[in-house]
Amino acid sequence: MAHDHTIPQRWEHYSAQDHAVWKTLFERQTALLPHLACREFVEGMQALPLSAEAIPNFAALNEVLQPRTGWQVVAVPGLVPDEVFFEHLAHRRFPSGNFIRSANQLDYLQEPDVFHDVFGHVPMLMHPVMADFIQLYGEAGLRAQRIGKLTELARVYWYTVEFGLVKEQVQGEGGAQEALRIYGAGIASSFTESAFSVQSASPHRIGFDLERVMRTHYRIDDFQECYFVLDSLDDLLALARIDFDPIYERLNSGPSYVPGDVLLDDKVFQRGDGRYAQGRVTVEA
Ligand code: HBI
Ligand code: FE
Repeated sequence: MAHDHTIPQRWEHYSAQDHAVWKTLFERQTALLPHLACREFVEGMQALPLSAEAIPNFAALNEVLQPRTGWQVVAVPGLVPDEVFFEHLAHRRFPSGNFIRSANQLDYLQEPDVFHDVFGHVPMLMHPVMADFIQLYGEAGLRAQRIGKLTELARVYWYTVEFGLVKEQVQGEGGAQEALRIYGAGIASSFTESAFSVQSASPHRIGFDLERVMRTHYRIDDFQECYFVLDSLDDLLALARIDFDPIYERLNSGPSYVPGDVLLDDKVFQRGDGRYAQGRVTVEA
């Protein structure tokens, strides 16, 4: 392993079983996502050399990805230390696990594998706004780590890159209407959570507010109890340019929230079936 934790993908070492797991996961998600993921995700997915037949070869992905946004996928054995992770992102290298989950644990992941990392993340890396946002997150991560603010910054990544929803205009029966769509990789790579996130009545869907998000704990062991919704993916650009230092300062005092909390100031999206009415506020926890 190199000092930056990268390893060769060794594509030719995947077994028939590995490719079969990819196929199962790929077919499930490609059937679901055209109706649940945002347009940019679906377009990115379609423009990449991804297919049900085999785990993608990173070199082939990079031939399309790199000219588009300057990003490339590099192989790693699994989770890498935070600093190594941020260093890669800051240089537009996306670390992807080179292994794939086993067939009897299709919906269970201890560490990000090639399906989560490639299928979940790489389509959005084809989008120029997300491409810039993740690079800047890498730079911000290096600084946050130096000054002890990584917990707060990591929540931004979690509630955007991993579990973000975005508003989108879609054609419904009565003409154009607003819907909520997935852009987060943690959702997009999960069969069960992708429908849950936009259709279930159970989770809260709250308009994205940076400081609110940075005060909110997240859970890694189950479906999210709350998702934060961007008005537009373009909002990530402004977010990436923010000077986090004054925000970290403000976060030194004041409340923090658990995922189930809904606040009086939250812009809550009611109904989860893709359509919703906006603005009604549930009671503060
Ligand atoms: N390593 N391979 C990999 N993938 C991740 O998503 C990842 C990581 N190391 C650290 C990390 N994520 C997070 O803890 C940071 O976003 C804070
Ligand atoms: Fe991820």
